[in-house]
Amino acid sequence: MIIDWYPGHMKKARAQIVEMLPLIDLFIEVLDARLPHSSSNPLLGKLRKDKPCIKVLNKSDLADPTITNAWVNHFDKQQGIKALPLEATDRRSVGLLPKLCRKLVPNRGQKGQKPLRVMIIGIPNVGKSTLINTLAGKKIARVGDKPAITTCPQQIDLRNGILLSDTPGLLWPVLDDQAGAGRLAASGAIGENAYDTAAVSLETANFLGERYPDLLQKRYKLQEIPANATETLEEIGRRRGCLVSGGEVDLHRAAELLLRELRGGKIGRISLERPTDIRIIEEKENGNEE
Ligand SMILES: Nc1nc2c(ncn2[C@@H]2O[C@H](COP(=O)(O)OP(=O)(O)O)[C@@H](O)[C@H]2O)c(=O)[nH]1
Ligand SMILES: [Mg+2]
Repeated sequence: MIIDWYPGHMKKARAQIVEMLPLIDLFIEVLDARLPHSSSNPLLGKLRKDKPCIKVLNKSDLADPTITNAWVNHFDKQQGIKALPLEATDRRSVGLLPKLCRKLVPNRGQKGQKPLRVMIIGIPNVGKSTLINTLAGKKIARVGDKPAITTCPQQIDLRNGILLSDTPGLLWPVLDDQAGAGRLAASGAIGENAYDTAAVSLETANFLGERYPDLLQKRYKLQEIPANATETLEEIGRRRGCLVSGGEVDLHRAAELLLRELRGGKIGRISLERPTDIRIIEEKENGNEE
């Protein structure tokens, strides 16, 4: 069970987007490349209407590249939306983004035109601040973590025709689908106190055993994938010395270890959602299943 920490955020997020809408020419929605469905919030799509949007699939260094490509095709074909896999921590990988922004808003951002006003938006922890910092680089002296001097969001002049809001737009994660919420928790997007580590880790072990058995076996030197997730965690704990006195496996430590290593990319490049999973999720949401 994942506890919803975000009641009340909806109103605030909605008000923020509505207020900014007339001042923004293009939104960059930052998603987690490992789970583009569950790290999104449909509110932006509803409120932005025809205003251009780029979906950044961030942390693509942690995601399965084949599946990330499938997501790019999915957004292109299903929604006519450009998605760009990125590593916000890496300046080179972010370099394509301004070009794509200018392409999507042809009447702004070029020489002799008005600047192109861009806002980065997304749920917590997807890498919004990292992306802003990497885009801004050393071009401007930013205030950093000091309290804002004015209450107005400041704009950063990227000196390439683009004005970037220095405060990202905030969306809250949608946690009413427990499976999606579990994937968010596994990815590290949710505060530790809001979920049950053991339950999320068991789900993760189960998922990895099904989708990435080779990576799981290799990382933890498993002869074979155990029959169930509890046994998998036990085996991982044994292999990695998560033991209590008496030699029994400390399942909680094993659970934490698995999640930590997943998040750190230690097990390999792993995507938690594929576009083909989404039809199933949507059917569930529409009540056609279960
Ligand atoms: N591996 C990886 N980590 C990233 C990437 N971008 C951001 N992060 C990490 O994700 C965490 C959250 O980033 P942050 O920018 O604070 O997210 P925000 O809450 O959306 O502003 C930080 O630990 C970042 O270092 C990326 O492309 N790859
Ligand atoms: Mg931030």
